[in-house]
Amino acid sequence: MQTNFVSPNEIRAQFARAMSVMYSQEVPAYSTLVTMVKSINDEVLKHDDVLRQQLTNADNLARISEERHGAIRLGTEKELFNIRRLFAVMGMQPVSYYDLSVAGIPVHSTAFRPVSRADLAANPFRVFTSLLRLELVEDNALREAANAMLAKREIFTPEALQLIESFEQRGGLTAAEADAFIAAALETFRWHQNATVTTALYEQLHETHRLVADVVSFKGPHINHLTPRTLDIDLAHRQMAAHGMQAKATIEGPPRRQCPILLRQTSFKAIEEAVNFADDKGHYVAGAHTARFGEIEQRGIALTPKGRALYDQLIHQTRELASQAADLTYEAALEQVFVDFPDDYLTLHNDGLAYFEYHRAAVAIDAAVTKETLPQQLENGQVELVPITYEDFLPVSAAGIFQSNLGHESAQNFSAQGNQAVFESALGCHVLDEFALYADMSEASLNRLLLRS
Ligand code: OOG
Ligand code: NI
Repeated sequence: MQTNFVSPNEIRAQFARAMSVMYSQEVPAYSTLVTMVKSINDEVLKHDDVLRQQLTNADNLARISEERHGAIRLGTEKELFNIRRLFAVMGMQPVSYYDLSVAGIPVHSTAFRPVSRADLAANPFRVFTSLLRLELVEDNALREAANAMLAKREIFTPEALQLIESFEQRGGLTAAEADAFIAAALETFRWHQNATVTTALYEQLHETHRLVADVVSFKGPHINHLTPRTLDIDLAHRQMAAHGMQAKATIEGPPRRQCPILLRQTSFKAIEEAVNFADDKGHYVAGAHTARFGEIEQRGIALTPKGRALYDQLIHQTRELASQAADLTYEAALEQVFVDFPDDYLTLHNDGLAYFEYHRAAVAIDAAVTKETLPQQLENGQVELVPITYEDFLPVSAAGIFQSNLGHESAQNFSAQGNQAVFESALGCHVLDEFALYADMSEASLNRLLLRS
């Protein structure tokens, strides 16, 4: 038996670093963002002892400065099938199904990420992965032309496919193979300045929806953003402007709180990049394409289905209120409505709204911890609640991010129903249930505590 395989965690960490280097070169504003976020995080940690302790207790401190998520948009079912195999080499699995058609965007998505506590602590790199739903394009001729373009392309290098196969057959990659895999896999995410379509086809696709043009016109699914995690998104949002970045108007997600929940995100507008379109004679014609952008996020505690339902209801209420009351900004409405979401960890726990780990307090516990004594011991601080970080995405926020960098004008309204079955059949497996993953983590931590007592 071979034992000298590199762990998927190590491959993922190295791949995430390589991707970050590549994207810094491709989109220099991303570099600026990373530097800015790092100095904000250092400042926050210097002054917030409670947060620093919490992140340490949850084994989360070391990962913050390297933490990123990226996003890609795929064109065919086969591409989705193979990207799942590629991410599996790095220990990343598909979690959750996101239907973006509810927001008029013709894609459905999943997020590939590590799932266990230890693997997340090693490196939480995740990639929001969307599949274009070309069947929603109404214009038959255009749909056919797009299909033909996509059918012709191969987004993986032969070497990447071959190393994926070795991994599947032997259960791992040697150090030399892992290095080769990282280099080969990176090619799939690289930007291509030469488009594969003519200016005329590009314009038609673009008119239907910018996203359709972004997916169909290129050789591969270029990484369209890479997002560092900030510990103070309000400060980061304000500083973006000072660093010459044009931030979107509002921060997506919940308002600023004592106990951050889920995910707050903001982005700067996509940059215009020079591309060359093909003409009929095989020459290139200069043009431009706008798709790639920068984003930052702040992550808070994962919510239970009950907490999530409350969150969704309050976001809905906020939208209603902000659209009705002309003198109320969206932020003000958000603050006002979210007063109804408890903002201390003990209440979030006792009301069953959020997921926690249970840690024995530093002060000695004389009595054993049992299910019966736990509530009292939480109350008197002998057992500490450590928030479990939300590792996933929010469809409403994602829609807001898509829209902010795609623009709104499109010839067709793509509102439709989700189709998880079709998505999963292309993927080649079911997506994992995020709630089950958080519930398992919480339960495992409780069991560790009960056993030790
Ligand atoms: C993905 C947008 C979703 C997020 O952070 O919610 C996303 C995309 O634009 O392809 O990345
Ligand atoms: Ni994103």
